[in-house]
Amino acid sequence: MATRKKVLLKVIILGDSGVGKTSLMNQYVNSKFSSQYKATIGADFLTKEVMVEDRLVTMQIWDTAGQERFQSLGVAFYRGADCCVLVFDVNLPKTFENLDSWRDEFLIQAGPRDPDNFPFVVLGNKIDLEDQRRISTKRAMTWCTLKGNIPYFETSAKENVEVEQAFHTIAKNALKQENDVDLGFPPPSAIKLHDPPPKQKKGCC
Ligand code: G3D
Ligand code: MG
Repeated sequence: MATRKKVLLKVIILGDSGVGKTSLMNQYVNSKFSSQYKATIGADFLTKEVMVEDRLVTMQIWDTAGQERFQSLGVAFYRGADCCVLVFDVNLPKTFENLDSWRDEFLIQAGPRDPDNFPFVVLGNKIDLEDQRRISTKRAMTWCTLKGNIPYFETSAKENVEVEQAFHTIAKNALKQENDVDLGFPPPSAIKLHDPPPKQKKGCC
């Protein structure tokens, strides 16, 4: 019987500060919605084991730890991502308008091998604040369609709406991406960006 190697999927969550990225991750990984809990997350990422199409995979979900300003996240954050989750607040249009910049930033920093087919998932969060909604489902879906049929979910981290479903799709698409990379295509361009080999020290033995 063929042995299947363990799969580690790296997922990163991007979006403006305050849209609910940390809360969504907490709800999914720890089944908790609590503002107190947030302060205790000092780690760069949380992990969760999930079954995806008969395979046990470990999802490593990277959060931004409050450094959402562009270009402050560093290469390690983006490196090797298998899926990128873009989050906005359906009640704050600016956070939706900024999705373009977050997507571009990801593509520049992570440099995926096949940018047109890299798996993104968009989450419109805080739908529990019903009377405050400013971005319609239709508007969000149009953006997602234009950007290459990105899956779109409307979530509430607070009331645990669609969080499980969204992360299941994230895991599924991340796994697909991982498998594609494993097929032996040329490595991503980012790998070419090695520093030049270190110079030999004179007189070294
Ligand atoms: P961020 O990690 O994207 O910066 P946070 O966002 O997860 O820190 O959430 C920012 C604020 O939005 C928090 O409120 C949090 O409780 C709230 N929030 C997150 N998700 C939801 C949601 O689905 N519905 C509602 N109503 N609020 C949500 P505080 O007051 O702690 O700043
Ligand atoms: Mg946060």
